[in-house]
Amino acid sequence: MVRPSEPEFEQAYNELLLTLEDSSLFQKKPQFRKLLPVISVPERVIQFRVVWENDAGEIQVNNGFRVQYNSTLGPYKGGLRFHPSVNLSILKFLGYEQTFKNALTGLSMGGGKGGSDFDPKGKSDNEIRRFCDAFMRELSRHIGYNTDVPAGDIGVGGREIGFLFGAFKRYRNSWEGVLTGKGLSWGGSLIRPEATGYGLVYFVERMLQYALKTDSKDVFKGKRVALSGSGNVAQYAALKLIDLGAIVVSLSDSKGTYVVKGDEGFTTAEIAAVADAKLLHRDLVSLTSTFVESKFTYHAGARPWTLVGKVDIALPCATQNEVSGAEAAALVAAGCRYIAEGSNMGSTMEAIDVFESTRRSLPEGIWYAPGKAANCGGVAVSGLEMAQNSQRVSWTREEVDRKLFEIMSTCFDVCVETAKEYSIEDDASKLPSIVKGANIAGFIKVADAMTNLGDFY
Ligand code: NDP
Ligand code: 8G0
Repeated sequence: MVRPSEPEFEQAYNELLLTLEDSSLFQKKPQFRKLLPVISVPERVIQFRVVWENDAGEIQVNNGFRVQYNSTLGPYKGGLRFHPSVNLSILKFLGYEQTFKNALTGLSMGGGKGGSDFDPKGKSDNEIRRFCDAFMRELSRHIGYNTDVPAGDIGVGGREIGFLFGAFKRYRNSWEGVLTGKGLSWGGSLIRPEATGYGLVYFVERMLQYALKTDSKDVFKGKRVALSGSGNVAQYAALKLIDLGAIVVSLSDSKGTYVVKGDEGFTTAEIAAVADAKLLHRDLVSLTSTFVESKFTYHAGARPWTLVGKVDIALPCATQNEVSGAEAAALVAAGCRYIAEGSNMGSTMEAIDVFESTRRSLPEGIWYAPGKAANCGGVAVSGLEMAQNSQRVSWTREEVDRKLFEIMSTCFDVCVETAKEYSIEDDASKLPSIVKGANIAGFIKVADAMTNLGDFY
């Protein structure tokens, strides 16, 4: 077997292609088959050297990247990831997915992604500031509010966005909405920190309502929800779930997993303790005085999926490929009927196969929502931040939250309608495939626009 040179990117490419081929898209629109080799090549990739100085005065060097994937629908838009695992394969997969996700928000945004193999863990505030300054020294030549608008992602939060924004302003002598996720007093939007986690829960609410044939807001009451991760996305998903009456049964980080023992889930105070610890880059396991043995078990080096017992809903919110085929099968066996990704490409191909074949074989079906649909609330509120910056206005928390809910709700409807329209499955009684609906709807939107603009013919 030939080993792929860009395994994550090829996985994302194949996942999209397989779902498009398993639909009537290419029968109905045969010209789009020829688009795949075009759309899968980024418009531009920028790779650069980042030289900075640590607190001991020693020279340090990292790789910096920005993948400007597709600017058909609007300026390139997508986050920056600072993590030692960052490489071009990971950023290409993220930028490719971002292109279709941004199309699903209904807002005017192209797709991009960037970052560095810099590890923020264990670094002082001053080291982080010097790194951000050095990173922006080069990146500032390539971005702009009408060109490319980055944001945070893994390892890049409010503090880093501040340092990056300040550096851009100094290098370019321009105060402009060139980054999203900014602080409230300097151009940020209310609800942006909460947006991905809240949006994920809103999307699942629509899945539950559709499946249970109800408009009730009480669909989460008493539902057991397994979450992975403990960063931005996981924290706000957990808080919204608790607010809606769900029982959050797990949280994790790169070192291990906490699972509740009984029917009492994580509390808001416990999530606040996680947020405080993560701000300081501490591991979850440092919270032994909060997560007492009478209520929780800790599993070093493990992910939650096989440890949580009976669950109704699973929300991967840490990183790519965090659910294997065997873990997906364990979730299904544990009664899980709703899976929605807060993380990008949270499920392996094998896991998606398990979810999608269960959807077909189980009488009541099962729901699998990929990241590009379920987590689009984050980038959607970034789009709303760009709109506010352009108009020099600030919308209230309620206004932004209402728009976020509308965007997630419309995204769900589009996925369902598109899945039905392009389905080639003979049994119409099956639940619609959200992964197919999302992939086809995002693809068609970008494909039509590329045709209109003469980027594809
Ligand atoms: P954070 O950096 O805030 O949190 C990441 C969490 O995932 C931490 O708990 C971290 O553990 C864990 N994690 C990261 N890498 C790994 C790894 N290789 N193995 C195991 N655990 C890991 O990031 P976010 O919450 O912002 O992002 C989480 C996911 O959501 C990512 O896939 C991101 O791309 C996606 N996403 C984020 C959006 C946003 O608005 N922030 C929008 C849409 C998607 P530890 O603390 O130990 O490092
Ligand atoms: O706001 C953004 O552009 C952004 C930031 C981090 C992640 C994502 C994503 O959609 O994966 C978007």
